[in-house]
Amino acid sequence: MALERTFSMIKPDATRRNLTGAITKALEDAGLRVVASRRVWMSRREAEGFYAVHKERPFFGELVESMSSGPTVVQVLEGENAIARNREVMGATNPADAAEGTIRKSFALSIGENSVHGSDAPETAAQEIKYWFSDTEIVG
Ligand code: RTP
Ligand code: MG
Repeated sequence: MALERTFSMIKPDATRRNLTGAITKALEDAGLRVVASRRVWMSRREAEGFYAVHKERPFFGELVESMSSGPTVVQVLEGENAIARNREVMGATNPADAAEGTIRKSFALSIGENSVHGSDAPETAAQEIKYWFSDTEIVG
């Protein structure tokens, strides 16, 4: 099977609680390799641009507010089936529904403060990686 890349974020609720290492270890233990990583405190504008697909949703304002409330770690992950593998280890969007052993089950506070983001398809992975990283910043 071919190596795939996906985009991942460790959200402000998690960096605030000093969980960058714990979450990165869970990703690595799931067979994913961090091939790019940067800590960024995104502006409201950057958060709005990144989440533009959700702009009509009722939670959009809350989402932008929360994502620009503190530092985020943006990452590119590489591995076999990386997109699906990452979503599996993240767990369900709402931590109340997340399976035992997933990142969101272990660390998320609520559906809004759910500690991690992961791309949901090859097209969105490519777009999201490009939103935060140039090709030379990704070292496989
Ligand atoms: P993500 O994009 O963050 O990896 O999570 P996801 O695919 O599981 O969830 P998605 O539907 O794409 O929603 C993006 C983020 O918006 C927040 N959200 N809040 N208050 C709410 O009802 C609500 N619904 C979604 C979550 O933080 C979710 O991760
Ligand atoms: Mg999503």
